[in-house]
Amino acid sequence: MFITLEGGEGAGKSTAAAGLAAALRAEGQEVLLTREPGGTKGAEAIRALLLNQEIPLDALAQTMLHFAARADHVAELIRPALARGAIVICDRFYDSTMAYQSYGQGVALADVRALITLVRLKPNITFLLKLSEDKAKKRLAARASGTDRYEAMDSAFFTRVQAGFAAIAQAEPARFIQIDASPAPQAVVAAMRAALRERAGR
Ligand code: T5A
Repeated sequence: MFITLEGGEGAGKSTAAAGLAAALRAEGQEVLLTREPGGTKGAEAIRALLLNQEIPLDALAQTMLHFAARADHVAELIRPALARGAIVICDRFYDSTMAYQSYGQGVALADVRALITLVRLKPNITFLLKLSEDKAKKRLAARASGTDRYEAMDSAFFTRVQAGFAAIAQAEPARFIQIDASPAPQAVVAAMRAALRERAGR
């Protein structure tokens, strides 16, 4: 079972991913919790380059770097975990590239789709965590961490990213589960857990 979480900045993906992993582990499941860009030594090195806003990078170059990191992550960490029967929970995956680089930065959708075919791994379930830009901004301000390449983008960029996620989810209703990310973390995790149970029972 390969589960991914998607959504805008500050929607609560990392918090929800950790909560879901803890809930599944408490039920006796082996869970690998990981994130993108990153997850392996090589992919984390690429992440540092991608998020560093001091280093200008063309949007297609960013796209290819996200996929280079993903190729290593899938080969070295995700596939082996799936092969031994673990549940893999990944904070962002290729839908983020579609939303951020295509819808947000204008890279051709066909180019991102071509790179997706090279990954040869599709999530079984993708949770789209939905939160208004205002609420997400408040959460990020409360956390007060530094600003990276994408967090520094303007509001119009985030509006395009949100529209991108909505379109991607609408195109694949069998894979996507949309979750209201505005309640408290425990309630968000409970909604995800309930949705997984419902899918398993179908
Ligand atoms: N990117 C990534 C691309 O452009 N293309 C790609 O292909 C990929 C894979 C990654 C950046 O790279 C971009 C997208 C990103 O901009 P990142 O730092 O990993 O950078 O960014 P995010 O994934 O957006 O992570 P964030 O930490 O910013 O957001 P999360 O994970 O959605 O939010 P989280 O859980 O860290 O929570 C944020 C704050 O809100 C609180 C938390 O305690 C925290 O303080 N919070 C809640 N508060 C109230 N109620 C809840 N339910 C809450 N849940 C969390």
